[in-house]
Amino acid sequence: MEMGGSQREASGAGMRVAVLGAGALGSLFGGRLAAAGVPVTLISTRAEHIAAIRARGLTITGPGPGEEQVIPVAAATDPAAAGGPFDLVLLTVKAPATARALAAMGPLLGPETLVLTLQNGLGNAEAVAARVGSARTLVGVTAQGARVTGPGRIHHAGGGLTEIGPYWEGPAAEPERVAAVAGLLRRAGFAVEVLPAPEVRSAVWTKLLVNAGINALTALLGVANGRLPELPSARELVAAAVAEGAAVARALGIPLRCPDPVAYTLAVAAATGANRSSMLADVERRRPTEVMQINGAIAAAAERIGLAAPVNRTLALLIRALEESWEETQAR
Ligand code: KPL
Repeated sequence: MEMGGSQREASGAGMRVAVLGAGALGSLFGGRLAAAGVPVTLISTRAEHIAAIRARGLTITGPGPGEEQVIPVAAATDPAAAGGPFDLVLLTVKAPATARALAAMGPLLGPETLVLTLQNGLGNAEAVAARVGSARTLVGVTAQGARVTGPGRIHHAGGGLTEIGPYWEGPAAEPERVAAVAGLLRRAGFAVEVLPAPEVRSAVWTKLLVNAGINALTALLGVANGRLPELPSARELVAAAVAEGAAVARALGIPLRCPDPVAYTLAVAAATGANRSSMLADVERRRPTEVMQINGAIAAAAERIGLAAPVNRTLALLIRALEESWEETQAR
C-alpha cells in the first residue's frame, strides 16, 4: 500500500540516518532503527566496535533477561566514508567530543539535514545550532539507558520516554519535520513525545540537575547510583549540588519539571540503583568525562549571573584533577 505524504512524514519513512557517536546510546538508537528497516549508518572512532559490527552485526542484549537481537547495520569510523548526506544525524558523542564531531560532520550534511543531539549537559544544542542553524537543530532528552559490553555488543538496561523538540532560540525546525523524526523513533519502538521549545529547555535543565547530583559523586566514590541516597554525607552533597543548580535555573527563568529537584534526583538515584553512572564508566576507563558540561557548566552559569555554586565548582575541579592526573601519566 502506498503511503500518503503526511503519513510518510509522520512515520519518517524514507529518511536516511547517521549516528555520529555510536557508543552505547548511539548504538542503541541506531541499532533499533536499523532493525525497524530504517537505513542507518553507525559512526564511531572506536575502530574495534565498528570492525565487529561490520563483521558480525550489532548485538543488543536486554532489556529483558535473555533478550538478544543481532542487527546487520552499516558502520564506519570516518564520516567521510559513511555514504552521506543523510536526512537526520543523531549526535550522541560524549559532550567533550562535540566540537571535534561537528568539525568532522560535513560529509553527513545536505542542505536540509536535521541534527538531533541526545547528549548530556549544557552547550551541545548551541554548538549544533552554530554549525547547522537553529532551524535544523533538534534537542532530545532520553531516559533510555545502555552500556557497551564488548566490541559490537551493547546492553539495553532499560527504557523510558524520549522527549524531543526544536532548539529554543532563533528560527525553529518545522513541526512536520519534528513529527517525522518522532515517527521514525516510534517505529523503532521508542516512546517519544514532542515538546515545544521552552519545555525542551526545562527538560534539559531537569536532566542536567540529576546528572549534576549523581554523576560526579558516583565517579569520585566509585559507587553505583543507589549508594548515594544511602550514604548520609553523599546524600548531603547530592542535595547541595542540585540545590545550587536549581537556584541558577530559577534565576535564569527556566522552570524545572519537578517541584522538588533534590527529592527527584535522590529518587532517580534509587530507581537506577544498580546503574554505574556514565561518568563512573568514563573514569574507570580513564576517558574524558562530561563534568565541565555538567557541574562545570552550572558553576560557570552561576558565575555569569552573580551567584555562587561552590559544590558544583569543587566537584568539577575534583574530576578535572583526576583527568589531569591521567593526562600526566600518559604524557610521561
Ligand atoms: O543519566 C545518567 C548517567 O549515568 O549519565 C543517570 C540518570 C545518572 C543514570 O545513571
